[in-house]
Amino acid sequence: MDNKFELPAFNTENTGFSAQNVSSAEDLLHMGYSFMKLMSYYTCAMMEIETKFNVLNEEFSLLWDRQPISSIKTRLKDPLSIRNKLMKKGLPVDMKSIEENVNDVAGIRVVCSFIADVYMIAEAFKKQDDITVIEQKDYIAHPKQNGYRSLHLIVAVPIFLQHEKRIMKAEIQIRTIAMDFWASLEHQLRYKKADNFDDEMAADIKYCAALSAELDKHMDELRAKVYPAPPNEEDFLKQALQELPIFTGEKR
Ligand code: 0O2
Repeated sequence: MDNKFELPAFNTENTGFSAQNVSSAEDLLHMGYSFMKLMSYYTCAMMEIETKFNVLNEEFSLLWDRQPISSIKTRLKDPLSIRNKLMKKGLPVDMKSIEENVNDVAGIRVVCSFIADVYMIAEAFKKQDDITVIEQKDYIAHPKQNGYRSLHLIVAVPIFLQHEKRIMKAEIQIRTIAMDFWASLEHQLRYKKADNFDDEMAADIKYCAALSAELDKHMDELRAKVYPAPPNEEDFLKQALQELPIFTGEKR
């Protein structure tokens, strides 16, 4: 009896992968492994970036006594979306092409409390010496036609592996809670029920975007009153000292 393990025939017709690259089961396994390896590099890049934002949040929250970052979400683009994106652009579907042409395989979404926090966090992140900013799109200053607002960065970040250092690309979206609320719901309505989405609904959703922008503006004005100037460490220490029981006369 022949115990040789054979994979079932692989139909490459609709996959986007070229048939000449997949001539045997061994090739297929190699390709699958290379893809998984590449995805794990992107996962490492997301971890690096998430840590950087957590560190900034920790530092700012000590000084400001509030957290500028409300939440951080990461996502790895699914294989089908990667393939569709490349095919839509008429580009080859292989590992090299993914690395060169798909900037958002690793996606990090940073949700901040106030508009000022978005820019402050973005600036602090961008000036780190291992970060290269490839592209920046400011959809807050220049919202999209449908009302979408967010600050987008395409960056390159090093990851350190056992034997090598690799530079990986990632897309970072930084936005306020109000921007995130609008974008999440718009995404559900537009993508899930795109056929039912008429012009009146598009106008409605744009109106909701304007409301959310107004809300952000008001909240930012309140923030500026409560926190009029950026704190410095010396003031922070003086105030912390004044609040110690020994200075306030409180008994423990
Ligand atoms: P998903 O499912 O969120 O990943 P590019 O990625 O550069 O080829 P583009 O459109 O030039 O495409 O990039 P852009 O404008 O920076 O947008 C990239 C991502 O921003 C999108 O990824 C969305 O996540 C988000 N985005 C952009 N426009 C909108 C919008 O109008 N509404 C919502 N809800 N999100 C938006 P994907 O791959 O399209 O989708």
